[in-house]
Formats: sequence, structure tokens, C-alpha cells
Amino acid sequence: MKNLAPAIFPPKGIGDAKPSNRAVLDWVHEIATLTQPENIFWCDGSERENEFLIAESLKQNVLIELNQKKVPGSYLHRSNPNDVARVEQFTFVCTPTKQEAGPTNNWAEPREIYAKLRELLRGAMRGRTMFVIPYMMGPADSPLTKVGFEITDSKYVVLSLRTMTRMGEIALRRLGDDPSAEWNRGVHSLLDVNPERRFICHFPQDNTIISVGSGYGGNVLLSKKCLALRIGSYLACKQGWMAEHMLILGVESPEGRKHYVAAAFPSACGKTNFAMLIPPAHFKGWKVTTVGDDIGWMRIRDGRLYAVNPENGYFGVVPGTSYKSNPNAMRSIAHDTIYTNVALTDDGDVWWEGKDGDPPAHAIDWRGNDWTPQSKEKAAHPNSRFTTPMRNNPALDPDVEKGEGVPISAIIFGGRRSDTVPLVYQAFDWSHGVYLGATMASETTAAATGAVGRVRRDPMAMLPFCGYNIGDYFQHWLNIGKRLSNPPLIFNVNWFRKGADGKFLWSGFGENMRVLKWIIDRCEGSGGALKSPIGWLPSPHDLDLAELDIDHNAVDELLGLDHEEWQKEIAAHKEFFDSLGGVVSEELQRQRDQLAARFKP
Ligand code: OXD
Ligand code: MN
Repeated sequence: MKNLAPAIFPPKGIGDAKPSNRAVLDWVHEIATLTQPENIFWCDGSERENEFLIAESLKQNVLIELNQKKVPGSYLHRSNPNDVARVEQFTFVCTPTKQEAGPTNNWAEPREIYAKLRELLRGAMRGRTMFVIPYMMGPADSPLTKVGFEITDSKYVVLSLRTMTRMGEIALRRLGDDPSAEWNRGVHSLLDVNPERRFICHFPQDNTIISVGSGYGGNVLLSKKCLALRIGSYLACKQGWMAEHMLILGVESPEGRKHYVAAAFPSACGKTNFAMLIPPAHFKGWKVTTVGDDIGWMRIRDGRLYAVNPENGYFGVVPGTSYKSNPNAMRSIAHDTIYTNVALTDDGDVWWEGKDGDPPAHAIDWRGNDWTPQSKEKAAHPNSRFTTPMRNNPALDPDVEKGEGVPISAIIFGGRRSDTVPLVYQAFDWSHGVYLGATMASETTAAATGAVGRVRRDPMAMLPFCGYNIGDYFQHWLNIGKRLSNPPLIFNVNWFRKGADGKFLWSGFGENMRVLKWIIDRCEGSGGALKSPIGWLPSPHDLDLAELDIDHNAVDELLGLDHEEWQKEIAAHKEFFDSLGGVVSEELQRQRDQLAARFKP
């Protein structure tokens, strides 16, 4: 694949924001010596730089210009059809021992994999430009904030990282000149975008990431899954904080009482929709605001958990997004957005399955082929994405930049389960809540390559993102709980339960406010609940279902416990813990025994 990312030569004043930190310069020199780029482009994230890179990307077909009247400031990118999702099978945690990576991660011995990656990177940027991107994760004045550098030969990465992170001067200032300061080293090269040479490798002890052979966001925007979650979770355990795959939202009552909740759902299970929820008409005066839609970093302060969103933008799943499902997302992506792998209409607009209105009579699909509503193929890839700045979100929380973070009243776990798991229930206490998180399961989605719709255990929605031994991660959760005098209450939700007819029982989206309201009531000590074997369950009249078109039987089914299904579920918990080979602590094993005992008559 020649000319995959040909060099560009910027005019004076662009691409020359060289940092002064000696350690960074030495590292860049080392990578440049290895990869042999045509030139080095030192990014500063400025408007001028961005305009230049967009113009070059348009020339080189990395971006396609959209109709600027319909979607101002927005562009379409098509990734290689072999490269459309995260590749968990090629993602490695490279710790000195296999045991440190634990039973849920692919492990590679650091010396061997470094050597292999060095061979792949040798001369990989010949004829290309090497971009050096300084970025910062977290608000400017947060104690949790981290600095990273990403070296890449992809303009798409530079343009996307400018949206997804706080990029440029602000990161350099935060890092300063101390060569021993903590910062993350990220190296990315497209190579020839070949699945056989695709590796996403993390070296937690070295605070280093090397990603080769892919151009898909989840594999190459190293700030996100790689730093903020995999390396982040390792640092969090070492440093006593939490890095979680969680949205963070604010809920304000008409009287002005405000709570923040954090929610961990697996990829493509509606975190963005929940984080941008608009309450139904019945909840007049209630307001939901977004702090983050994918990642939460939390620390303990005054016995409580406080959260920040380390990101600066949203990299969300497009299909299914509409003014009906998520009006705030639609408004957010109406301008200044990079779309990846959606369809292009004849008038230069974007289209995807589930967008409002009729499908276009003709479009170009995500692979670049003609498409009509009669086509068998989908117009947009099921994992097509938008990259959009968080400031576009009309529901952005006013405290999103607050360095100390927002106090978390509740943590919610949830997955996609057609059966067994009720709409909502509450853990008895923190340890029981950790058990709920540790045994969470969900039907797989298109966010990662592989089968879709298979139930898999995905503890705390972190299965693909925990950068160290999952047993130690569970223990870290338990330990954090012991340090909290005012811990968040923990809940589990399931918007996806189906009835005997195979249809969803719950309408979801904005109506999830009804569940959120019960959660807030519980936090305030006012919501009713019944003690059940699995936790505190609302009875139908504990949920505010007024003005909702739902059958009473459906409500009973949504909140019901089928004892036979739960026997299977408990057996699956045991099987999962057993599959982890002895890393699960006594405390969580005891939780399972207690759960099983509560089902006995
Ligand atoms: C994501 C994911 O892109 O979880 O957020 O895959
Ligand atoms: Mn995610």
C-alpha cells in the first residue's frame, strides 16, 4: 500500500511547536531514528494548524468534504474495511510477568514484544510525516490530570486527538521541563494497515503504548482506551484512585437539588445516550447534564468519590442516533464533527441506519460503493463513529472543567441482557455492589471485532480495558470502599430485557429518567424498595411511570425475578470466577455464596 500517508510540508509557523522537555526530545529522537520519517511535525493544536491539516487531508483523500451548509466544519473519513473496530485479540498488556497482566488480558513478554515492534517500526515512516502530539487528559487544574505524547503518521489521528483531548501548549505547560516528570509515551504507525501486522501493546510499568497496523479510533487514539483506561487503571491502582469505563452525568431536580452519577456499561450499550438524556415531559423542571460519556477518573476526597472526565470530546457510535433517541447527540454532531464510516448522500450529507426521516434513494456506503435502500449491505458500518467536541453538547455540565471533580452519589452498572436481569436494583452495600460489577455480563456488540450478541462476562465494563490483573482490580475496588465514609450507592440496570415475543419490554432512551429518578430517590433516602435475593428492587409503584404507555404485565416482567434463570446466572458467576484461576478474593466468593443462599427457601 504505497502512498498510504505521504509526507506533507507545512509552511513556516506550522508544525514547529517543539517542546523543551529533554526527556520528550530524547524519546522523539529515538523513535525518529527508528522509523525514519521524511520530516517531523510538532503539533500545537492551533486553529491554523488544524486548517492546514484538514486541507492536506482533503487533498490526500484522508477526509472527504461534506456539504458545509448541511454539516458545517464536518468531514467524512473512511477507514480500511479490514479495520473498523477494536481488536481485542491483538491487544496486549506487556507486564514483566504474565501473572501481573492476569487471566483476562493477552500477555506478551516485554523484551520480546519490544523487539518485534521495533522491527515492525523500523523505517515504517519513510516518505511520511511523523507528527508529535502533546495532549492532556483531564481538566487543567485537576490533581488527576495526566500528560501524554502521541507520535503518529496519521493525520486522522492528529485531527481526532485535537477534538478528543486538550492538545498543545496546555499539555506542555502542565508537563514542564522536569525530565523525570510522569508522562505517557505513545507511538502509533499505520504501517500498511494489515491485520497480520496489527498490535496494540501496553507497557504499564514504562507508561508506554505502541500501536501498529490500524487506523481505527479505539486502537489508535491512544489517549482513550489505551491511556485513560488500560494504563490509567494500572496507575490508578498504584496511586489510589480509579480509572473506569463510565459516563458521568448530573441530575438536577426542579428545586435545584443536584446529584451526579457514574455508570459503567460495555461498549455500544448506550452510555452516550444515557449521559445526554432528556427527561420526558412528565419530569418538567428536571435537568440532566453531561460530564462525560465514556471514561470517568475518580478520587477520594472527604470520604467521597469525586469524578472528572479526562476527555474533551465524544467518539460515539453513530447508527441508531436520531432526534428521537438522542437529540443532544444530534445537535452535538450537527457541526465540527469527523464522521467515520457512515454513508455519504448525493447532496454531501451523512446518513446512517436509524437516522430520522426516510433513507436516501441513493448514497455511497461506508466502503465507497453505490447504495440504495434495496441494497443488502448496510449503508453505514454498525460501528461507524462520530468524533465531536464536548463543547458542542447543549447539555454539557457547567462543572465539566472543575479540577476537583463532581461528587458521585451513585454508581450504576448495566449490560445488554435479554433475560434474567431486572430493569433496576440496588446493591445492599459497597462489597455487594462490587460483586454486581464483577459479575456483570452483556451481549457483545460491533464495537469490537468478533461475534455480536453473545453473552459474555464484562466486569465493570472493563474486560477489554483493565490494564492489570482483574483479581487485583476487584481488590482495588474493595479497598477503595473501605476508605469511603460516604460511598456512592451501587445499582444495576438493564434497559434491554425482552418479553416472550422477543420485543424489548422497556422503551429506554428518555424514559430511563424514570429509573434514574428512583436511583436519586434512593440516594436521598426517600425511594421505596423491596428486599429481594439479588438486592433492593423497586416495586411497580416505587417507579414513577405516570404518562408512560406501558402494560402492567410488562412492568411486572421487567422487575421480576425468575428463580430458574437466576440459578443459571449464579452458576455462570461461579463458572466465570473459576475461569479466572483463583484470582478472585474470598470476599467476592462469599458474596456469591450469600447470593445463592438468599435464593434458598
Ligand atoms: C468505545 C468503546 O469506543 O468502548 O468507547 O469501544
Ligand atoms: Mn467505551
